[in-house]
Amino acid sequence: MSNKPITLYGHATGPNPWKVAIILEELKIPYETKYMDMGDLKKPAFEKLNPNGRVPAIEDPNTSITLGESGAIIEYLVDTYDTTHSLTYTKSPEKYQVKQWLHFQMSGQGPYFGQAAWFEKFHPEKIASARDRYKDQIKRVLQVLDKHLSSTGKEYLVGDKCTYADLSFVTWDMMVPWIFGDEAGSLEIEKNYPSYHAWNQRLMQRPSVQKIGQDKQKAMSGK
Ligand SMILES: N[C@@H](CCC(=O)N[C@@H](CS)C(=O)NCC(=O)O)C(=O)O
Repeated sequence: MSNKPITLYGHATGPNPWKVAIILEELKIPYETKYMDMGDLKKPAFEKLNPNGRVPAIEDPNTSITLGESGAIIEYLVDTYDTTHSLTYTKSPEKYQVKQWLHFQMSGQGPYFGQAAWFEKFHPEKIASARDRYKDQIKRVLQVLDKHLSSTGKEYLVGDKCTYADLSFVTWDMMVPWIFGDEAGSLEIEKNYPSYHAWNQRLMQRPSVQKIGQDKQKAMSGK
């Protein structure tokens, strides 16, 4: 297989494309990011790449695949490029437990954190019941992760190593201070979810996560 760069269609601020970038960095896969204007995502040219008209999407010239949905892209990247299984397991039950956590991230973390962001930042009216609902859901997700990590006593979600499932949570977690602004401190994450907090800090120190943090800053400042 050739080693031409993958095109990642992304956006400076949105967390989902950066989630894919972390995996590209981890696996040292050559890639280039095309930053899209939100206004172009629902146009036919982009909908050909992702029928849902959202980023991320990728085009891989090495295999000719075009793919949307961050979870599916991550599974494709590890299946195709993680030949040493550095971020995966090959056998049951771990292989499927990693998928369990990725699905939880895609269905439980991403959408609820996204709705919290919407009702805190963008909805034209301030609706207390909606804001409370999604803040409570964020607390619930943090609690699920914290309880799992504390009950297993492990450093990562599955087995003894960091997998793509752990990494898939990072970019939405990074958004929490922005979502709640001055009120973010009321979550008291370190005190209320200590195992989650330690896990998150561990992930934040990985070179791949540091790198995309810097790339995101650059993209946001237009450099
Ligand atoms: N389930 C999708 C969600 C993608 C998503 O919501 N992307 C945001 C940016 S982070 C987006 O494209 N928003 C534009 C829009 O809603 O029109 C995934 O995980 O890839």
